[in-house]
Amino acid sequence: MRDTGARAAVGGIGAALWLVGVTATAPLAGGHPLVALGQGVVEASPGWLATAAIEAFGGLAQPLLLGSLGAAFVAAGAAAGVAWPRVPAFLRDGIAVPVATLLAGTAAVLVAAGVAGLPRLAAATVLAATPVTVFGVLLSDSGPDPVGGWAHPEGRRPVLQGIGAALAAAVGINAISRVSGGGSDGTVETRELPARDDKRSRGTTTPAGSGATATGAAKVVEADAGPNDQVRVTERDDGDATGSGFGFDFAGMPAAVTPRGSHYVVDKNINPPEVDPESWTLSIGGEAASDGYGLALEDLTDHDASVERPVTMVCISNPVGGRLVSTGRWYGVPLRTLVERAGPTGSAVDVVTRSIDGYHEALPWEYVRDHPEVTVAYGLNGETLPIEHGPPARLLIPGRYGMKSTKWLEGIELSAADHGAYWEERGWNERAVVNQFSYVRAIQRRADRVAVGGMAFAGLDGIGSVEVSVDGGDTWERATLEDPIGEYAWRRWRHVVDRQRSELDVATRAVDGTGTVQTGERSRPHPDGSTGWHHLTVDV
Ligand SMILES: Nc1nc2c(c(=O)[nH]1)N[C@H]1C(S)=C(S)[C@@H](COP(=O)(O)O)O[C@H]1N2
Ligand SMILES: [Mo]
Repeated sequence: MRDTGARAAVGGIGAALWLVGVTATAPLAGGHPLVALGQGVVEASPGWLATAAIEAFGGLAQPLLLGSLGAAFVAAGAAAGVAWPRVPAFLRDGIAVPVATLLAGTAAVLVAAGVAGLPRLAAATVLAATPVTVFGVLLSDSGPDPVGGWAHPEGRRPVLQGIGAALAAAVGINAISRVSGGGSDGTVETRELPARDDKRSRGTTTPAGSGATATGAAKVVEADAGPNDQVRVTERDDGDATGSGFGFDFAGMPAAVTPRGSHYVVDKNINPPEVDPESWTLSIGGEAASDGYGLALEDLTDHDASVERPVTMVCISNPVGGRLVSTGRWYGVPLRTLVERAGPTGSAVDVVTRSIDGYHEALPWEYVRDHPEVTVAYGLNGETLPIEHGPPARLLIPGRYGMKSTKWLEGIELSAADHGAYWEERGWNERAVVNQFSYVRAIQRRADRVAVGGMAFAGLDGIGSVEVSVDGGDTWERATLEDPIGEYAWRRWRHVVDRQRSELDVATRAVDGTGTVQTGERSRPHPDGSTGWHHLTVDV
């Protein structure tokens, strides 16, 4: 019995040390086998599963996946430890174990690194296997039954020494890997961009609610859908309780333009891909183009047709009231201008955008030609793109869900046939036109007045008005809208009411620029994006 437990422990420790080894050499190998495996799982998952995981765990979904894979690997090591006595003796002795470790290491590093050069791979493989080999060698010194020895303090010592030596080896290996692996640290250098003229754009990046002395925790009595617990309910004793006194920046309100680091991030990658902006070229051509060419980043940043303006982007997985929506001040060049230079032929059907992460999307060429607001974006809020938003350049399509806006662009092709895109192949809506919405974000009480505030968006149709109900949808009133900050951005709004009861049954709906009232019919994000009024009951 004891033996079995000891074998499980030693096997599990061996597996864990191997993970330590591959983690230590990840910078040298250019990848991590567990991350590669997790990435494979993500890409093989059907669209509804990915959405369910995001809805259930949010940003924790990917760490949880990696954690489970790691735990499963350690469990497999423990099982192998238990089964150890059944392994033929000639395999257990001599160099069989180190050789097997090396082979497994090679396979894993190959999977992780994909295209890395052979010398790097060989070095990474040997290094990755080192911690577990150190462990194995020290163990075999401890006598004929090293595993059984774990049961006694003096038998345990070599194992502990092995672990210590293996971890020390890993630290050293990691240092070597960083130096010779080029020091990939998951960041890209950004630089400032000059302002571009766009008369319509205003708005600041000041975080909302700054300067407010409001306190009081959100207390949501009932939340019928979505992450309503994030709506902030606050109180303020000293504030001006008129509409203009509340303004649009009271505690909990989103900033008109989302600060760079707070813009939502969604993509299929566990780690964002890295591209060297210096050597990057964007190829523009394809079978339905007569004059394909390549663009460097400077060609975009210095382009005459470059524009800067606030654009709201929202993920198709966003539930009613959700946080996967932001507004950035984006810099970009109209896609049609770039494509026209490649000489589209009469047979052009789709403009296909491809990314270095294997992602691909498409828009009909006809649409691109009619919509100059579709841009290839290279900057956000005054600087080049942060690593997670797709540098050196990404697509930006106002009025469509974020999934259409390919990040980390490497190629743009005119195709002569309809193109099946990445998420479309996984069952999501092909056109992905944003469904109009209005969300509550903040509720603040000042004396006997209560302000309800939030933002609304209706894509290219624009927001005509926003309506708010405080009696659960029986009666509706018009909210006060902030002046537009741009044609393609959300509108912030507020509605101030007398506090007659301590409980407010709040609902909101958008009316778009064509007069269409947002549907109250609830639908989940998959496959066409969520619909329905944002509704919550709060104590004020
Ligand atoms: N290359 C690539 N581009 C991508 C994705 C991706 O997985 N890979 N995800 C898309 C999705 S689903 C969304 S919502 C937006 C999010 O853009 P953001 O992270 O800059 O907010 O990127 C889109 N572009
Ligand atoms: Mo998305």
